[in-house]
Amino acid sequence: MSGGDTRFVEINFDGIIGPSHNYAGLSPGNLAATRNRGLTAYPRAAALQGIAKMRANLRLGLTQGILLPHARPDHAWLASLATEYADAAPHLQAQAMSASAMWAANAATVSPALDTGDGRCHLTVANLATMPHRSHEWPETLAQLRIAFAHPGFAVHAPVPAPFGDEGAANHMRLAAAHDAPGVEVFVYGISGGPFPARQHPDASYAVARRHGLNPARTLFVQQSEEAIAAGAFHNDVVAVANGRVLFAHEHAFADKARFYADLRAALPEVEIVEVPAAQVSLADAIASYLFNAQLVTLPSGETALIIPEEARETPSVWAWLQDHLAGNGPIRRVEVVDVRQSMANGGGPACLRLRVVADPATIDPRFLVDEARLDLIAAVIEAHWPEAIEAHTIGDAALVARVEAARRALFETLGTVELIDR
Ligand code: SUG
Repeated sequence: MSGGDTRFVEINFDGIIGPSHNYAGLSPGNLAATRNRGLTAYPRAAALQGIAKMRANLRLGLTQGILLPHARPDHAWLASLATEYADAAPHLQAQAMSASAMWAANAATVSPALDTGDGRCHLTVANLATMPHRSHEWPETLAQLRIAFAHPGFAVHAPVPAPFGDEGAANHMRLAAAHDAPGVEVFVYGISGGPFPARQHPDASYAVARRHGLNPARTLFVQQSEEAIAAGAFHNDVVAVANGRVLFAHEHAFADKARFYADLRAALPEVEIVEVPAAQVSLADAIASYLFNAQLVTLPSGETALIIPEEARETPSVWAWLQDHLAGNGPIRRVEVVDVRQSMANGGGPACLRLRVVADPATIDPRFLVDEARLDLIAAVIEAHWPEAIEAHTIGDAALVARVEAARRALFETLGTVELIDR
């Protein structure tokens, strides 16, 4: 307990995987998405994998929230391009139909009330300006967050303007002695990614930090290494994750790690840096397995757990490193494995699927929080309405559009979020 009656806990808001989930290969620099372009996708199985992950987290004693699938195809966006779905070029159809809002780590950057100048929790919606299919997520994300976080204890900001690309919490880490203690916020930006785009512009990171009223002495700006982006780490959360006093990162995650680690130790003397050497886990293995795209969480017992995807268990170098760490006296005491293969095939691991907010759950619109019973309801809608499969060549079919729209409508009616149906 701290701050009077306020109860600060970490809440993970997972994006519900939408009914239009498909593999269109829309993200250059995201090796999984590019490699799997054209594969048949299984939206129903994908969404149920997401639900199972949330259930597993609830059973670990964690607090769980949701963000909702966006209206797809995005007719408003197509209208702004002076076209409509049936007539649009195939690449615009795919960009309008993408279920990419499932990766809630890219929804916004969140600074808990404990870190900000005005004592409110600040959220800045990400503009996702670099990838066309993601650049039109922000209006609905903003609409959802304004409802979920309508309480005066929150400030929800519209995105930083383009062209300063901002990909939200995927390039932001918060470390603190405890969740209810003031934190050190770390913004990771990219300058160059070799053949691939650097999606997080430093000016976007600086702007978010200013807006949130962060204390400059407790705010760090760190460059992601070009080598990591070039190897497929299109977001920092593919090669690093932080929670509490633990930073878990690959040796090659940052452009100047010595300086970053020194600055971090100065700002947070309690920090525990767990660095995985390239000699034990190559960047390629780290990126293919998504070892770092894990949920690093504090369990009610106080222990730190790492929630990894199945792919990490299947990668021998990664599994060997984890076993060594668990056998030693490292800060990660427990490893949980989840199956999110459908999302992984588009480059989205367990950490991509969630947005972390440290806040009092009582201040959040309850429609955006879930327990097992509410997950049962959502799972029933998914079973009944989500398409079983989407083949890449059917993306333009009117019947698929009708199916996808009806599925989302059914979910919103069940959850009581009908005011967001047509947003
Ligand atoms: O932005 N994939 C997403 C994956 C986002 C992962 N998020 C985090 N690392 N936090 C992206 O590249 C692929 C969609 C497609 O190709 O159909 C996609 O958008």
